[in-house]
Amino acid sequence: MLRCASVLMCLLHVLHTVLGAAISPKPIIINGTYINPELGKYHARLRTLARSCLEIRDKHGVTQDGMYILSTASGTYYQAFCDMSSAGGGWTLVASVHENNIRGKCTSGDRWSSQQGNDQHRPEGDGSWASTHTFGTAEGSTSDDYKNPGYYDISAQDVSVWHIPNDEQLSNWTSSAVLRYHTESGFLRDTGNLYHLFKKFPVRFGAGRCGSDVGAVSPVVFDTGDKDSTADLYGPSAGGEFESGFVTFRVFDSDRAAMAMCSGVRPTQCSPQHYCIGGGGYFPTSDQCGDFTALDRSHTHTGASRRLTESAVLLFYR
Ligand SMILES: [Ca+2]
Ligand SMILES: [Ca+2]
Repeated sequence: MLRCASVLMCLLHVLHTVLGAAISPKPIIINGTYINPELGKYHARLRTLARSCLEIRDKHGVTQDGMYILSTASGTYYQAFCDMSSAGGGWTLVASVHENNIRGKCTSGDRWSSQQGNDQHRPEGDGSWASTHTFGTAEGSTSDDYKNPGYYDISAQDVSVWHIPNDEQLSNWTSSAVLRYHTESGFLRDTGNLYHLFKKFPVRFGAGRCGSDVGAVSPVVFDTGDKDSTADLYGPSAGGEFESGFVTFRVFDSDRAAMAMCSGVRPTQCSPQHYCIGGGGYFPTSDQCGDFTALDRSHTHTGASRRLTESAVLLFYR
């Protein structure tokens, strides 16, 4: 049986077997030429891997959902989940926002806000929205935070967002989805992806004001659920605070605290902490910091439904 410590080891093992020749795993390059020509061919092949699920669909006609290996422009390769079914397919899963402890406010596991406490001296928190730091696995993206190199490498026009119950296995993602939608507006065309969007519109305390400094907003097309079911997920208290049927990126509350994403909605008031997720590292109201911000409304117990707060938010590009 083939036992592989990693995808790289696996590929090297297979190549070794196929070629029947000893291959050093360490490329020796002098003046731009591979000393071992076979290894040069192998590396060239790696660099021709697709950079996105859309490319796999378009170049190879693949229409099956599942795990595929992608490569960045610089040749870093990684495993990613491709949704080849929804609205024509070609969607690459690049990230998930998972709340492991909604009462833990900017504590361990809050990678999309801050894991180092609610701190006015760290206004950007962990900075994951605009960094090249990666974490987690595609298959584990309903059980913990996830971010792959596609998040900053893929050139995309639209997003698709899935809310999947925590710990759900990949084979059940579609059937168990609490909410699924995608954009068709091409709103990412200007920046290319969320990494560049958040470079332009930082998720940082004090970098803007409620209402006037929204990073991006797009109408959505629902794949599971609709405007009313989306509003219901956020609970009765949030009803008058937003308009359903949109996705919004980078907003501020009345305290100038920054949040990264309002899923399925567009804020119409200045309390987005009750339904927007991710954020900077400082919230003047101390019980609001964290990946799911103040979706629990801990003082009033009238927050978002548990169906929503106990689901991970999966982000796809196309
Ligand atoms: Ca938390
Ligand atoms: Ca998290």
